[in-house]
Amino acid sequence: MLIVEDMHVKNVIFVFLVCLISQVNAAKRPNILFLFSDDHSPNAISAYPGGILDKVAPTPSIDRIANEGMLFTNSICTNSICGPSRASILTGKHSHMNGFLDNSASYFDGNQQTFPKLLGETGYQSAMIGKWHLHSNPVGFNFWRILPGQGSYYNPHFIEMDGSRKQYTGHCNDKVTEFALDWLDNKRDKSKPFVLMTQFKAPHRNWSPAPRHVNLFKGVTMPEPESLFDNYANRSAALKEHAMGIDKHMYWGWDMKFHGKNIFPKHFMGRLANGEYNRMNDKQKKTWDAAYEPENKKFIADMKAGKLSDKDVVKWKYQRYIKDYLGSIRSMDEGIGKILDHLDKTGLAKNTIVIYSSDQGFYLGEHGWYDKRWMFEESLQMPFLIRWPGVIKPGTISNALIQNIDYAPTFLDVCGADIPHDIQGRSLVPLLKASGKKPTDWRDSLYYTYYGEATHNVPAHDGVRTEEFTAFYLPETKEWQLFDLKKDPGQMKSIHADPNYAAALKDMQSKYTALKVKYRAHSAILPANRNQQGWWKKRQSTKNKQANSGGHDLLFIGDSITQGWEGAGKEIWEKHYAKHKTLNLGFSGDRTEHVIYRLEHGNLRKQKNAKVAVIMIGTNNTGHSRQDPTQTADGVQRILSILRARCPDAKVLLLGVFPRGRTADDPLRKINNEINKHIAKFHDGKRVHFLDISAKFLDKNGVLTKEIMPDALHPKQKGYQIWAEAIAPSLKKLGID
Ligand SMILES: [Ca+2]
Repeated sequence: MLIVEDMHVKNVIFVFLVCLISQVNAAKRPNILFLFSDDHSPNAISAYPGGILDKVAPTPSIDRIANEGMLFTNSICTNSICGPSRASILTGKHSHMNGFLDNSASYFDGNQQTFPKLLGETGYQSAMIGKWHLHSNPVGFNFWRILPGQGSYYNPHFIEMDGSRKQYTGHCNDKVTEFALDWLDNKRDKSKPFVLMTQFKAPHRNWSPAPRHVNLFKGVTMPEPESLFDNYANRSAALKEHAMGIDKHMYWGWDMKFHGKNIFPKHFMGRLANGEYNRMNDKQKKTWDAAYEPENKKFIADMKAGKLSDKDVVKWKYQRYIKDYLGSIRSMDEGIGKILDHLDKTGLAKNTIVIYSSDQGFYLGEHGWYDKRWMFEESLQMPFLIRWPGVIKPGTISNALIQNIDYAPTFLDVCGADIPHDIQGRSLVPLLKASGKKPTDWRDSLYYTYYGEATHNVPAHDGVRTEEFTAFYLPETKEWQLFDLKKDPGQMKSIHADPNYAAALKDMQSKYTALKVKYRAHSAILPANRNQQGWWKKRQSTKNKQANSGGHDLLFIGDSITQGWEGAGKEIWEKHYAKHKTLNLGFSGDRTEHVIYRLEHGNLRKQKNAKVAVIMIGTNNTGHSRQDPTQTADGVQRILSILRARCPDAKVLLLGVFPRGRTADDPLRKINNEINKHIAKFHDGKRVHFLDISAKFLDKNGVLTKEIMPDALHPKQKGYQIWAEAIAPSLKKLGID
């Protein structure tokens, strides 16, 4: 009895010790405070050396992170716009892999793998406060409170976790700060390590300072960048076509903060009023008008008196723009100061890694521009400052090439979590531990893509950045641009055609090709339309209209074989599916990349409540383009992710690609079989159900007979009958009887 009791005591002590050790380990795991903003150019952060605005508009709190930690001078984004950068940060993947390519058409699939979820699995708690901008609501955070879309500066609305919207009085930067402090103090479980994403709206357009900062730069003349009057010579003619110039593309009300009708249409665009002013209460309006109206009145009087040349007007607009931009940063910098002080006061500072970054850079008048998108330094660069007490040597500067896909693996690494193989970035921990010095196998180049949007008229382009050069390709005009960043840091001349740089261009092009292979940026996954073919464009528009007319229960998605339900398969369709609300999204000749485009551009509008999607795609991927089966599988995976984001409750019946070619040894038949091996892996038995009905079309010798498919590719009516009968039991199981 005594021995048994002793054993019991020993067991208790053992269990107690194990608990104690794991608690000690948990306590050692660092917290992560991710401070993030929107459109904050490193040129507007005084910690970054050499900026023309450092003295006149310093950022002391942000600088603290660099002074007590490390600053990166070659930190670039995957894709220089808001949503895509955020999606890359969350997933550690390039846009084409996480599916968020642009702000206008993309919709983030929140059910995909993200670093906050992976950290959650290891015992971390996570919170997301502020600007999110991924259209779908956050998934996998213990707490969130986000701005709707772009959000507002004045008296902002926030979306709460229950989906409701609440308006708060005050300036957005102050609210985000307040909510972050409140979460740290009152809302988190203090026994667990945390990751807190504090994401400010500032300094996004339409740059609006807090009331206490509206006079911050009164009487100051801001220095101008050298290229404010860039004439775009010696570079692609596409630069001139931009719609982001301080000279021609600033709104009278929205950007320049005038009231009433646009009086000078030659210099200002008129359509948008200052929406922020309309959100202000009387007290805020009074403060605002006292600051802006005297200057506005003087400008109008000077213009009417003919005192200002066209150049003077640009200079005036630059001053208004840059002061508002920098003014909107000041309250954020103050908020960051408050949060850092809070970490000090509570003792959290010792075990908390603090990062400051922004989704991308921004043009502060360089090249005559505002906005971003181009693969030029001002918008390509993201600030990246990181403090890690006891690990990072204070005041270090690193010139290693880093990218926003590195954040997720870095956070997983520092928190002791595994880094999944499909993450495309690389942990920065070796750099952080070695005073920023590059390990011998550190990368020498990074890949960048911009997919093109109507906004600001910047064409799609992608390219490669090394420490010395930037090279990018413009597919619309089929031209390369090459810049020597050491000799021409302002990127005023492309030297792609200079014979002295022929070897450099060749080297950059081969790096570009290698990076695209490495990151699987291939044609089967990159969305592509066929708008140049009239019938296709028309069908796309018809299908979008059908989708828009209301929800459907059953979707068929694919190529000509699916489209054929409207032809050879019509009678069978009537018999089996007419009683359901069905939508045929089959387009003859489509490959995965075309389906990806269509689903993101209207085919799934209002289909949120679809019950089942039947997908059969890949036949044309094996045809003319001969894409590798693994590439086709990437395309199919992307389609599944789009469906998960847009039709979250839909079950997917993923069909193996139907056989083609008369006999079993047909090479295209073999590739189809190979695709099926890869896409079969997407079966999870819950949402995705893989079914290969190929054998049903074949005779006992594996021959595709003429009575089923006369051209050994497209089914006749009998083929459609086989198809309908073969999937009926699965559809029944998935709720379509
Ligand atoms: Ca942005």
